[in-house]
Amino acid sequence: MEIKMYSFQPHGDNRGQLVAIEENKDVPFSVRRVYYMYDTTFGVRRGYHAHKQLEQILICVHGSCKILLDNGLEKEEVILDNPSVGLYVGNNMWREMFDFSPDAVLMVLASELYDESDYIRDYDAFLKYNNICK
Ligand code: T46
Repeated sequence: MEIKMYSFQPHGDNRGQLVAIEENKDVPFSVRRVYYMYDTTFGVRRGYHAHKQLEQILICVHGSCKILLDNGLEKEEVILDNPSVGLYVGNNMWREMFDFSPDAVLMVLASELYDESDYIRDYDAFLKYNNICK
């Protein structure tokens, strides 16, 4: 499976670091929504779904966490622990987020507004949607 990571340019000086992300330039889509998760419960695993259309970039802007990507045929785990690196998660990709450090802040840039009908929350339905036989 091809994993697409995006490295953003940190603008560092003696005051610290600043990362700027522009839509359709630093990320491959127009950003219609930003959300982030924090204060994640110890040991919790989130996600467990795919999206029909949504594209996203996940950036752990503080702390660390792991992401499981599963296209129905192959699985890959990625560690996010650098605020200047983003993981691209395209549509039709099952994702789970886990091993959050207590200080983790996982920020997500999304190509669409929130739409529950875009979610596939059942793994068998995800395989069926992608014409993958068990
Ligand atoms: C994804 C992974 C990486 C909203 O009201 N608006 C929003 O934009 C979002 C993302 C969520 N919500 C509500 C819906 C639920 O009541 O917030 C609650 C938690 O959402 P969910 O259980 O979907 O969270 P995760 O962590 O399982 O998944 C989220 C995104 O939903 C999903 O698109 O790819 O993060």
